[in-house]
Amino acid sequence: MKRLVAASSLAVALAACSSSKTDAPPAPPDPLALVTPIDESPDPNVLQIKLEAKESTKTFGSSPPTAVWSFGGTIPGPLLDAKVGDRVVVDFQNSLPEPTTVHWHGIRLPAAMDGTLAMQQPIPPGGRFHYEFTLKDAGLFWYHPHMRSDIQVQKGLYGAIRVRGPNEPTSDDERVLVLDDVRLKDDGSLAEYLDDTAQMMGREGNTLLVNGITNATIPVRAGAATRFRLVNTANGRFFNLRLPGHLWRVIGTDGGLLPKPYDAEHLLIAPGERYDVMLIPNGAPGSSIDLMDDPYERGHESGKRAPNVVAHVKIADDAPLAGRVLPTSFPAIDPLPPAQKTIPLTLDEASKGDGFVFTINGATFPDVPMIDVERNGLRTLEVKNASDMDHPFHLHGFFFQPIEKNGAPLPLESTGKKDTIIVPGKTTLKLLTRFDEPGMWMYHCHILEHAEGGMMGEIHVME
Ligand SMILES: [Cu+2]
Repeated sequence: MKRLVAASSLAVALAACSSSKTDAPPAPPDPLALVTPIDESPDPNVLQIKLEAKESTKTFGSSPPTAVWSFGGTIPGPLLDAKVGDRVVVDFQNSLPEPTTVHWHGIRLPAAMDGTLAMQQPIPPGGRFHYEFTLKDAGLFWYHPHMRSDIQVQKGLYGAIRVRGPNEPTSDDERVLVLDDVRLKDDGSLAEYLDDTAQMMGREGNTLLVNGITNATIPVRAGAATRFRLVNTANGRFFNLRLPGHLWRVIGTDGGLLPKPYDAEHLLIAPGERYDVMLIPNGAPGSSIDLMDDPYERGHESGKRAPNVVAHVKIADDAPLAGRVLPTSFPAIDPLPPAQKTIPLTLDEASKGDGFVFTINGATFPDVPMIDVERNGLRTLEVKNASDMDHPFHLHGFFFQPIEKNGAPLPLESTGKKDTIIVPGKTTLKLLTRFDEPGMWMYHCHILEHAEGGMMGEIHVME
């Protein structure tokens, strides 16, 4: 199995390798490196892999070992690294004690490959499933189960997919950062809590993870054009990232690069969302900057908390690189024509018994009425959040273009292609989509406790 090593460590290892590779001292391990799977295909345009979901053990920081579930034994699971046009072939094995499926979040693929129960049978313990699809879009995507997702994802079943396209910006350093949190008990076990707060807000952990590492150190070089590809795989936590002394140059989001990158002090990432950002680190050689997760109010006074430190950004001892600039534009996104029809979706919450339910148009899944769309139909999804809290709305199988917020047009920088978007409390967003792939497609809140609690529905795109 190949492991990624940081470019700088690789250079050291190669320089030390004069006669034989076996004489080289081992490169210092990069704790943030993501495992890449063995590609069993000799064809450079095919990524053919085995993927196994199984019970595993992981040690988080100084905590005793934790029983987890993982893809292939690591959290995150293997990074699938590919390019637009590649065929991905996955021989999936379920070695979990319960049924599962694999959903390829954000990837446009045939509905039968989307990993939802609308289109496939549960894969039983010991069962296999053959997933195969072609990558149409550049960007950062991810994969995770779509059964009992609040439990299965929380236990560690997630991994990232990086797809490179023809217009990638030049950078000196690039890293995929997979954000998550877990709630660990003193004995190292994962708390399977679902108290009122966790049911209302989604499970939030007491331990923040970057690429599965707690208290992580992210090495950077001063002056280097540095690109971070971020995905939030947490059940309920929103990350509101700030790096003191720096702005994020936001160059892309779920559906790829933005025509007009913009700068932001805070990068707010809801569960399921991805952001592609660049910055040029500045700071004294050897110094460290805390990457902060600042309070953000997403409802029910959730913003009344202290800031968290997510990781430490460590400036290398090297002399700063000079003359780097960040990208200011990328090719335009073809605008969709206006839709003739609107699909109204009202998100809300209600008390039920001694708990809560999360509703779409007054019903909970599977009782939310199915929506029929003709193939290639253009629709405006009018997503009205009637509740007091934010819901990250996720559509399977298609990107949408956000066009309006509370009746006002959105600025250009907010109109990049998305598959997951924060719909703030008491806010209505209009999202424009072309349903060009037939089949049954899910849409739901990506706070996984909300999805499992009813905030999910199906769209049927007819042949
Ligand atoms: Cu929600």
